[in-house]
Amino acid sequence: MNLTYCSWVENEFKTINFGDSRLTTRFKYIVTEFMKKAQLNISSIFDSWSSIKGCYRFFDNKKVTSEVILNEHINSTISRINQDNSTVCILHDTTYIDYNKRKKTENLDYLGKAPKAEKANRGLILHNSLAINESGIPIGLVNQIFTERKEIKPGIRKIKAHLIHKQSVKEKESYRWIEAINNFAQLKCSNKKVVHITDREGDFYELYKACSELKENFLIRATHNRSINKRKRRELPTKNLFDHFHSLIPEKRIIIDIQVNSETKYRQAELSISFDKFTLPPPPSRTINKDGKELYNIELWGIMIKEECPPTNEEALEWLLITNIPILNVNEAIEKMKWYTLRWKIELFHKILKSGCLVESAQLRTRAKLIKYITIKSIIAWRIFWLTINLRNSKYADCSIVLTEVEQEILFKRFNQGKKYQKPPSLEQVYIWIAKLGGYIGRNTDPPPGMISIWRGWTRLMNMVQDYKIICG
Ligand SMILES: [Mn+2]
Repeated sequence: MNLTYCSWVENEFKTINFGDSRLTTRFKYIVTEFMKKAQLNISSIFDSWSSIKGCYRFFDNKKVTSEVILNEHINSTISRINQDNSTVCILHDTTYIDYNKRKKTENLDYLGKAPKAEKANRGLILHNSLAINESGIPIGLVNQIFTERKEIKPGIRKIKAHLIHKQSVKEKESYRWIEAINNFAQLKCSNKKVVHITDREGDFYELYKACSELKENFLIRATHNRSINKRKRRELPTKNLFDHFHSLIPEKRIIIDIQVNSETKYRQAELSISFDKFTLPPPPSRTINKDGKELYNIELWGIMIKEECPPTNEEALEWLLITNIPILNVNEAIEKMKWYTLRWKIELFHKILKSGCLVESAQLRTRAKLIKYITIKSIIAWRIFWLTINLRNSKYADCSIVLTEVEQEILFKRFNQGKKYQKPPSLEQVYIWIAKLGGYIGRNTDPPPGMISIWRGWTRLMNMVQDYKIICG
């Protein structure tokens, strides 16, 4: 494994083509520099005015489109997915990128749902689909959608219920969930062990129906307590989803270490697990499709996971997961639960994109240019994520796979002033030093360093080495 950051750009964008070879060269140069200095803006990344101008001109060029850039990355991601022997989870989620200070940029979308348009912040709404394998290694993006929200609709309560239901799913903003999975289904992915994971926003009938028709596996956390197991359309509801799953007797109790979001540390949890098969009828008000075809009951499985005795001051974990993958025994249910614990990693990815790659402070002035910039930064954010995970996983390996001799020496001297550098430090020590360069304090009670501090420290070390080489030859 090579953790240095120049060679990957060639590999990742092997066949990229903007119809002009100079643009291709410029693109690779820009990506390499963006990666080295992820925390800086265009004007501080490049040393000379001519390279700054060159970079702005690149984003201005009509031949440069975010599709060309993203598709090349998606192709590389798909070949990595196909080579992966484990189950690959596709995590879908939306992030809101705030450009409210930029009053002159036109065509931005409303981010909030404030009652008055003047009060809502403006920016871009980005729906990402990130592939990650069972051991938590991010494989890359497989889709990206910029959702438009050009007007603020009145709050749900102000619209009459029957009008909402009359809207077809394609007209709703939530269509992005279906579109993302549909786009993925069109790719040449030969790995059959792929499963789509979303938070509770993905819990709606049309998404389940689309997945079943596309033969895509999904695992989604339920939020609506609707009626289930109806045999006939007009039958009065007898059972509701949550009530049914709460009434099941747990099959098994397990104790596992669990981390469910980027804020919480690992905690030990005692979980009870039950599962069952059920059928989901279409929402009552729309049993007839516009094309006249009747909507049908979908056969699904539910997994109920409850934390028995949560630590004081912590909310008990309670998940009802819905999947179209048959669950035959409790071990299969536990496997699905473990996949779902990976979901928060897309939130971590969005955090890297915003706090690590600072997309919100982009110095570009039009919607089109901002989109190209965010696309490149998203690929950088994935690569940072990938790099830091690998850096952390190789903690017990030989130190020299991460650092050259010069890098080791500079890092040693930085933390041992006045001492003579003798033998290579352990990789575990190196890992902490890198994190400290990135702002990690490292008191005895602190959790292990996070992604951002490792990345910041890594970038800083690389800059120190570069300066050292220039100054000392
Ligand atoms: Mn979400």
